[in-house]
Amino acid sequence: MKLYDWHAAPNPKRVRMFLAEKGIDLDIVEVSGEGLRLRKDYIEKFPQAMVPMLELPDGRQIGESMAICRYLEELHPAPPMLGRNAYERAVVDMWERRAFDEGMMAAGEVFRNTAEAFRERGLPGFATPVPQIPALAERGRERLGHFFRKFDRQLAGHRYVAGDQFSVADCTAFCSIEFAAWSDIGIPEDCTHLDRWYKDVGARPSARA
Ligand SMILES: N[C@@H](CCC(=O)N[C@@H](CS)C(=O)NCC(=O)O)C(=O)O
Repeated sequence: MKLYDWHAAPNPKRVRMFLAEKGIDLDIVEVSGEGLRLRKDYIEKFPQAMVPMLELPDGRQIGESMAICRYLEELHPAPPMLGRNAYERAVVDMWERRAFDEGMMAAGEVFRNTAEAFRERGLPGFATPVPQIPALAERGRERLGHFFRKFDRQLAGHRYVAGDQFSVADCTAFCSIEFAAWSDIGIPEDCTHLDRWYKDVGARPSARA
């Protein structure tokens, strides 16, 4: 199996963290090219034009980070990263989704609508120009503020995002906060529980995956 990757990008990193936590060793294929764009031969192979993508030995392709994680969790159940029973799986899913929608998407709204290198690339996965919309960057900033506070409240009562077990929800939340930092947006000072968790997760070997 091959994982198509862009090492610097946040979504592939959450899958690499997941792999590192599970000790899964895959062939990693770097497909970033010139000008912070994906290589043309990769886009021809995978017209969704996004990473990560998992390619099975027979050539079948799985896109979307969580679809890749779910597939790999079935093949390699230990250690469980999606929950150990029906309730835990629901809770992990709930918090992972919040981390993605409210953290990752918000950080993406800010970055993609402000970064000079992403002019005309306001959304990933499009061959035609997508103009930046400054108002979306503003909304992304506000949304990140809500995300930090919501996760701070959750982490006041739990060691990890979805409870006492480290899970894929931690990977998504961690990579979202790293992504927000690309736009110089950090954890607010009063979010002490989130900060404690961020340092804790940052000390895990998977944080350097
Ligand atoms: N929902 C997708 C999002 C994937 C995505 O946005 N990937 C970005 C990198 S983080 C990408 O491929 N960007 C290509 C580009 O900007 O041209 C997932 O979870 O995998």
